[in-house]
Amino acid sequence: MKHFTSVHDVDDLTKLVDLAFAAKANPNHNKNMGQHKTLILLFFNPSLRTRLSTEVAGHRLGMSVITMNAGQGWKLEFEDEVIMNSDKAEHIKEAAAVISQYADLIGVRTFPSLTDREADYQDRILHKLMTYASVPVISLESAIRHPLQSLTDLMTIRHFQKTERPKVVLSWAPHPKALPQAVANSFVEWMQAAAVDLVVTHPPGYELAPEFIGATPVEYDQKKAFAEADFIYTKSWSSYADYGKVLTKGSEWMVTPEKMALTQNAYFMHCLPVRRNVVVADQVIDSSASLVIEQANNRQWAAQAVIQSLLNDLL
Ligand code: AN0
Ligand code: CP
Repeated sequence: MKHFTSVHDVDDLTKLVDLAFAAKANPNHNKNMGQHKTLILLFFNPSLRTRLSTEVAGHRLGMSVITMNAGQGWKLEFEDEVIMNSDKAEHIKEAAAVISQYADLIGVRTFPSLTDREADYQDRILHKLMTYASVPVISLESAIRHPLQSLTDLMTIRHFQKTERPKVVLSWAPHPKALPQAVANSFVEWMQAAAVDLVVTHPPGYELAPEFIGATPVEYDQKKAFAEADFIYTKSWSSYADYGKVLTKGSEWMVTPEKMALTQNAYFMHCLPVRRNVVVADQVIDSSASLVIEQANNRQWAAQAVIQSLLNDLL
């Protein structure tokens, strides 16, 4: 693996998930693998899980880990051929090349603008960084994807599935803020590559980008979608068509115990952070069906598997 920015970078998905489980079973088995190697993590946006789990994973492999709140350094220019007389002090061209002098791997988190769909869907910031960096790049959630989360989710589903081909439902949720489509896009992309039956349910207006939804069935009736489900994965996202907008008010789409009762004793999943009693009722997230903490736990093993794979290809 040369970079880790989407499921398309993964040579063998089953192998990568197996590697994550192997790390979980034996956390310190590869404790010298990253010796004398440096992992630099750049956060243009906030994080709790991604930041800590990736740092922990790097440390477990013996790496030096440096995390930078990228918003606190010089303001970066990402456009080419501009006259840099505004507030941007440094171009990504130099910044990425400079970071590559110190880092063996670079991780980056960069949220979408949610105002410029074209720029967001070209994942411009991530790609500019990859263009000008000379070392492998790990996406810690970009404008349109969150692959470390999806690897974690696949791992969690594989552990808890009771049938060979479980029914997995991605259910849109209400939220007071306009959120990226990244987690949903990525989840769909990874589930399409896995042995599951995926159904996506959301109100009209929240259709995912055609290149992500592909041939995955969409059911506009949430209750119908929940029937026979083995996993309910909830996430809020803003509209793609009416880009970045929140079109729906009210709690009609919140996950409740009544809705969970329509499923096949389904597990409840969410990437976190989650707004209680907006996205999901307390009774569901606090029930034994909730896998949210297990998902968060698995983030460290997913990160470890990814870092190991990238380090292996550096050798
Ligand atoms: C972000 C999102 O929806 O992409 C990060 C989730 C992992 N969520 C929030 O900003 C609440
Ligand atoms: N799930 C997730 O990526 O959480 P953070 O935004 O806290 O990293």
